[in-house]
Amino acid sequence: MEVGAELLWNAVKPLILPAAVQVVKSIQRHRRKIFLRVLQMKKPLPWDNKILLVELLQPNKSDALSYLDSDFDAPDRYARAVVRFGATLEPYIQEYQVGPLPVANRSTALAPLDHIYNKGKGYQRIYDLDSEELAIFLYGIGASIADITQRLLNGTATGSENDTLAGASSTPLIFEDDKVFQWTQIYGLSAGACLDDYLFPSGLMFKTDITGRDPAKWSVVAWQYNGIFYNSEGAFRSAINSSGFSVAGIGVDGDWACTDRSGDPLPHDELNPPVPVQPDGARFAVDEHEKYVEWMDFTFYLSFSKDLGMHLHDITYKGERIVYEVGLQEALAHYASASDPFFASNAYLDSEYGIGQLTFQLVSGFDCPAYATYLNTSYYTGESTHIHPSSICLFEHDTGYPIQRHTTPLYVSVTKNIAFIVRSSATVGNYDYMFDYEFYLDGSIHITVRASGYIESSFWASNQGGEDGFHIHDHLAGSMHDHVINYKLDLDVAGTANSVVRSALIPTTQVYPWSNGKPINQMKFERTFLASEDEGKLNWDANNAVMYSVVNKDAVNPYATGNRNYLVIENSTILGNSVNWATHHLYAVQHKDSEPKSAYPYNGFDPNAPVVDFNKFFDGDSLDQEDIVLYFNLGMHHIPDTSDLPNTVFTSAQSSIVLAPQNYLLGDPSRATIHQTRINFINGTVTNALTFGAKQPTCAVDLSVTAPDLKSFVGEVYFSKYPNHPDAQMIGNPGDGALAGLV
Ligand SMILES: *[C@@H]1O[C@H](CO)[C@@H](O)[C@H](O)[C@H]1NC(C)=O
Ligand SMILES: *[C@@H]1O[C@H](CO)[C@@H](O)[C@H](O)[C@H]1NC(C)=O
Ligand SMILES: *[C@@H]1O[C@H](CO)[C@@H](O)[C@H](O)[C@H]1NC(C)=O
Ligand SMILES: *[C@@H]1O[C@H](CO)[C@@H](O)[C@H](O)[C@H]1NC(C)=O
Ligand SMILES: *[C@@H]1O[C@H](CO)[C@@H](O)[C@H](O)[C@H]1NC(C)=O
Ligand SMILES: *[C@@H]1O[C@H](CO)[C@@H](O)[C@H](O)[C@H]1NC(C)=O
Ligand SMILES: *[C@@H]1O[C@H](CO)[C@@H](O)[C@H](O)[C@H]1NC(C)=O
Ligand SMILES: *[C@@H]1O[C@H](CO)[C@@H](O)[C@H](O)[C@H]1NC(C)=O
Ligand SMILES: [Cu+2]
Repeated sequence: MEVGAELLWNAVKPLILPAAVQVVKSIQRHRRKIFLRVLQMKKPLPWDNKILLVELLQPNKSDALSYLDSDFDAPDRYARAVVRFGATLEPYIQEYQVGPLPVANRSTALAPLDHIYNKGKGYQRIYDLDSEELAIFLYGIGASIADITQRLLNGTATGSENDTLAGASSTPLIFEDDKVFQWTQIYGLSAGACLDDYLFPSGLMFKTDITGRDPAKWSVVAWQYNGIFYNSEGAFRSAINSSGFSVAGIGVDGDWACTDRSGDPLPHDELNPPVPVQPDGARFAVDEHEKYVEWMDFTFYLSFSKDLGMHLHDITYKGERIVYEVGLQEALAHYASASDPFFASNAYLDSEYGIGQLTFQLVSGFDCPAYATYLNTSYYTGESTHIHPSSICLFEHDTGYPIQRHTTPLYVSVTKNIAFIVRSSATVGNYDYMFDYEFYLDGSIHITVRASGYIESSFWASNQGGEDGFHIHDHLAGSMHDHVINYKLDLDVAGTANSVVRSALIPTTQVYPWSNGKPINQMKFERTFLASEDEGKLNWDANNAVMYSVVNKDAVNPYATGNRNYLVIENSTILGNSVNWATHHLYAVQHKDSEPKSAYPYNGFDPNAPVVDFNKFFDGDSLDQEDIVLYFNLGMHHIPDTSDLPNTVFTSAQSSIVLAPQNYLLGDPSRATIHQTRINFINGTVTNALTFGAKQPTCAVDLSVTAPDLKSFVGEVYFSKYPNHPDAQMIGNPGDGALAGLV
């Protein structure tokens, strides 16, 4: 990635105006909070143009397959460059394709990148670019109601050092009558040892009209406090002064909100828990340069992008490609509320913030075993290359349950279940996602996403009913939301000529030749092929009695089955056509080079005119012996309760899908491992214990390797394009990663 970025500079440079240098009270545009911090930094102002991203563009599959499977040359490579044009009244993002790479030759050209965007162009208007002015405007409102916030919330949100309150604005923008609005909620700042201010929402919020780029034309249009709506500041102020007005309060920071240890010690917890060791070293191979991995009968390549993080490519099993590509497309968290207009306006499309950009260093010994292999990731934005050290881990582990067992009167047979995991974690504001790809000895691949971190909570208003979720702490509601996490799964089973089979178990009542004229109530197995994309929007069966398989009719195949989630909300008012991939569990479409992705990171900037509208993929193309691409959704319907305090736990907030071979081999391939035993016994006496060649591990384990030095944690490393730049090399904390977009 860095290489492409370096070389690209010359090609893109003429587009870029010089970045202004200014010391401002700057806004960190975090996922959902506006933090006011005094930062001294050089950064492009909104009226400058800025390179948001430069990275390798994935080649067309048709070209890649010609190279991989035939004798054609490697396809020309191009870069994707995303430039934000701010020096105009109507700011926008424009996508470019630069290549062929390297930029060494007059044949290299810069052209708009349009062909992968079904809006027809890689162009997205931005309606809220002026984040500094917006913060100044919002804190000005905070100052104008300082008497109110002091009285109702015992604090101010004015942008001063002594503020105990701040504001968070809703996402996406609200488009009504050619105007642009948003709700801003006042919340309490953390007061203790943890950055936990996601848990101190207040009942005070206001709606602003922020249409256009002239802050003088912006205004407050409505207010809400403690569940009551006011259509003007005057109405709000006179209500406050009227008798019977009740002051609702705000949550107070404390142990309950902080992730540090608290509560009574647990029995025996002073003893060390079990730790995994890897006695003979890694049993897999990683080529760090090629990002190529081999484990047992699997091989694959890894790629990494700023928008979407880790993708896996060209997964082969026993020498045959089974997956051309699998990876995240978008992660949606859609809130809803009857009583809280801020939450009723909130739906986050997290690739906008950069799942890859927010994929931080993993903590060895906690996020992954100490013996894991760790890889660095990087991305290029704002003229700097950013490295997140050790942000992907690869390791084998004993799952703690056997993959197989059977007891007979004469022997017991049991096999260890050793899985190989590729893992990364992205912290998008309050939330932490953990993304796993797990490979098993039976040839199956499990894809799992888990969520932890802070919930974005809402205020429990005095007049609140139960429709918005639970009352989970003083003044605190667990704001209900849906997580829908969309993945692309391009299976190639025995080539690209594939079909999709629906296999169902169906209850039947039938008279059979053997049933003596009696109708028998039982079930039957039914297989039907999907004919075309018209049948390509699928839901898992309520009783899990349906599975979908991708097959080559001339061979035999893996199947995809699994769980969960599409968006409960239908035709989301706030997200319009930008989440048409969130309406079903599973989709089957025919591959097209022009449709490599179901979503676009900046779709939420203009939800009704998305740059990629997934619905347009469904144009009736055949699914019969064609190159099939599946998209599926994982997720959680999240109704936070007290167990989400202080953080949501991965154990309950997780969702996965299993891809497993179906009639693909002649039997279960896990029989090949020597890490199984057969213990023969007669009348309670063991006569023989077979180990199939597995040897006793012998090394003396130095337990210090299981608990690495936590002070070796590095955080983010970034390099400026310019060695003399004051930020040329800087080591920061993981949280600073969110600053990357500004530096
Ligand atoms: C320059 O471009 C020509 C024509 O596309 C190509 O044949 C040649 O190999 C290129 N040279 C380099 C150094 O890339
Ligand atoms: C109000 O805020 C001040 C300063 O932050 C604090 O000392 C005081 O205890 C608060 N009062 C109440 C009633 O919470
Ligand atoms: C907070 O700081 C501002 C100036 O930054 C000052 O005007 C105000 O009096 C301070 N308030 C308190 C309660 O100290
Ligand atoms: C309440 O009324 C008083 C007197 O009219 C006024 O000074 C004060 O600002 C009002 N309070 C609010 C919160 O508007
Ligand atoms: C990963 O990043 C760390 C910290 O910057 C660096 O020391 C190390 O050399 C990098 N590893 C690779 C393989 O680039
Ligand atoms: C959503 O849109 C579809 C297609 O226009 C329509 O059939 C359905 O009734 C709508 N549902 C709601 C809740 O608006
Ligand atoms: C990739 O395919 C698209 C759509 O067929 C085409 O427009 C584009 O030129 C191709 N890109 C390259 C680099 O060949
Ligand atoms: C097992 O025990 C039973 C009952 O004591 C005996 O009849 C049988 O012969 C024993 N089997 C063997 C293989 O020793
Ligand atoms: Cu959640």
